[in-house]
Amino acid sequence: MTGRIEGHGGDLALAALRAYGVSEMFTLSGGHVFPLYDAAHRTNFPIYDVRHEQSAVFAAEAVAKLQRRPGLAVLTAGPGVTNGISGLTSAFFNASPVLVLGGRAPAFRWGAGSLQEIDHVPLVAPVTKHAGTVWSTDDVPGAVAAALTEALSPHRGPVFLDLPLEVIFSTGEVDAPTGPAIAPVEPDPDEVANAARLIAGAERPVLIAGSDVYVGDAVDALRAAAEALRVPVFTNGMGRGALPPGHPLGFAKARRMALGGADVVVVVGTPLDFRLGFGDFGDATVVHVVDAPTQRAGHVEPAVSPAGDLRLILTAFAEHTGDRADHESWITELRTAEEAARAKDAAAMAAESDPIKPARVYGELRRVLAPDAVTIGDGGDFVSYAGRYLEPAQPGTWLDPGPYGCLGTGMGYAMGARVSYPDRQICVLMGDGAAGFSLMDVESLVRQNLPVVIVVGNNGIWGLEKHPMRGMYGYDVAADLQPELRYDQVVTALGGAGETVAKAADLGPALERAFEAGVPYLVNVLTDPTDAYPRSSNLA
Ligand SMILES: Cc1ncc(C[n+]2csc(CCOP(=O)(O)OP(=O)(O)O)c2C)c(N)n1
Ligand SMILES: [Mg+2]
Repeated sequence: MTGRIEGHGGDLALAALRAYGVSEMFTLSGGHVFPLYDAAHRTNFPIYDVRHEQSAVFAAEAVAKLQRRPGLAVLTAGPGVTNGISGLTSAFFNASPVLVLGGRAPAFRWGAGSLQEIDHVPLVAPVTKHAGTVWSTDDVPGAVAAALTEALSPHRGPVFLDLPLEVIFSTGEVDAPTGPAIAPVEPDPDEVANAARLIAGAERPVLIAGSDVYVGDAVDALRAAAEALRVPVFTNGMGRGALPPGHPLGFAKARRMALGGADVVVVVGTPLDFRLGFGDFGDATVVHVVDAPTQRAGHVEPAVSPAGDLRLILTAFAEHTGDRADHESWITELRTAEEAARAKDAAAMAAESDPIKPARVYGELRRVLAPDAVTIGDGGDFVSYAGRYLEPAQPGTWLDPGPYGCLGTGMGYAMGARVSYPDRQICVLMGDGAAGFSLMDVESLVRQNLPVVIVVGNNGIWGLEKHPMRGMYGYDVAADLQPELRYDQVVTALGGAGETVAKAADLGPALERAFEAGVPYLVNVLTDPTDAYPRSSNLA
């Protein structure tokens, strides 16, 4: 312990937050949480405020995802907390260490009908690793520290605490909290050795690396394992970019062929969910490497599923000394397919079409994005194309909503990204439908001097729903938006700037102006409403 601290509940909470490396809060004002503002204000702890609580939680999640440290959202009692629940749920699915501190109606007259009085804990318990109420001011730092330890322990995830009015406004004096001490989860060495043997002995192995590889700081270990065992690697989520573009073992386009032909599929740091065909890889032997035993799949039985610190497991793979089969012809075969698909993509990305096809938007964007740019996807088909055509050059630079698939992350993620990286390009790729969820938070970005670039793929429809519904029923309802709506003028009205682009040739200059603007800038690209992202499943 480093001495005693005293103050109101806000001061005591902030002391613990600082000890855990939290360095800003995202919030929307409410009297129930004033002491947290007071503590922050008096000690120059940055406060960023938003126009909808979901943006506060998404901003905190972006900080957590990008910086691999806790992100904090402070939400007022009742509707403040309930408005944050989709954000918390996304963080839960994404294993993001987000702490939501909620205000709470006074405990001493609970049940008498105070303003915004509701017990949040049962509402958020299913989507958090820990949810609880702090009943006494002296308990605040300990409760915050324990919650953050839980959030940071693999498998990571969000936590929630609320503080009754009299707890947060009263004063206390307690021992100063110390920082986190998170012990790595030790994997079972036999399972690790077994997995390494299977991979090394395979003829056609494939490795898929997901977000936890970045989250668990295991990117270098992944690369070492891939290179030592000569395994082709595909990535998803925050794992994208783990092997830089051009790496001889890095693949993106030949995935179908790889998964169709593999005899061993190794999935590291991502669940065997719908994105991976629920872990059904035909006759291939499946190795599922997870960062905690809770992450082992319950619906399929992999041949082996080592659970523990991914850095330790992947390093052990890299150091495997046993027999190994030759994978070189398999790698060559995949490389041929990869190059063919890449040539097709290059043609699509350069295509001159009227109206503009989404592929061309990404062709132009690739020219102006720096290798460390953070790109954020919030939308349907337009974002599926982003996933296909944008190739992150570094891990931890691509933010998608993750498997919960919640629309509306856009401006919140953008705020968290801008706060994390004041000097990088931050680019949000938005469907026009998705834009409706968070565009008002451009006002928050403008007011707090947080410039970002927003590229809207404006097809005038909820494309990812409209096309499948037509395919299924022959008609569609509830899937149209106003065509050619001027989302750029919305941003201009909110104090930013923007323009509408209808011709492919105008895209490049517009994007350049956007990145030079120094204010939130929306490039409203009118895209082809007849274009549908090719999907194997029609259900979004
Ligand atoms: C909060 C939320 N509501 C609804 C959905 C269902 N949904 C998924 S994609 C999509 C359409 C998105 O349309 P848009 O953002 O315009 O992108 P487009 O597909 O047209 O490119 C919808 C409504 C969702 N995923 N999340
Ligand atoms: Mg749309």
